[in-house]
Amino acid sequence: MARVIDSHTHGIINETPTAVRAVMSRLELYDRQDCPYSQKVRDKLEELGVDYDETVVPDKHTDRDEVHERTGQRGVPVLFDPSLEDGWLADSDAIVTHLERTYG
Ligand SMILES: N[C@@H](CCC(=O)N[C@@H](CS)C(=O)NCC(=O)O)C(=O)O
Repeated sequence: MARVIDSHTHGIINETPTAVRAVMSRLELYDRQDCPYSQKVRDKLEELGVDYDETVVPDKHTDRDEVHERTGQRGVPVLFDPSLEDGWLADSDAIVTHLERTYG
């Protein structure tokens, strides 16, 4: 089930200790259901049979604080994958290429 961020859930990520986050090594996708770039990434993850945790960001750009805190930008999709050098990628074409190379 996707985690949907609204005004009540802001800040939860900051309450998660670093050690706990390290154990939570599944792929994480920040996205929106109405975003075609996000859909492209979800389709590729499904095609490859890769499990992931989904976090749906708010529609309003300025409310996307959690993804901003983690990446310094507010666009989606963003994939977090421990196998990435920087730990995350923010462009759908780059994400699809990474997924095909890593899990294809
Ligand atoms: N080139 C990007 C475009 C992504 C994009 O435009 N995402 C929209 C939602 S569909 C968004 O979050 N825009 C706000 C922003 O980029 O800051 C990609 O392929 O991932």
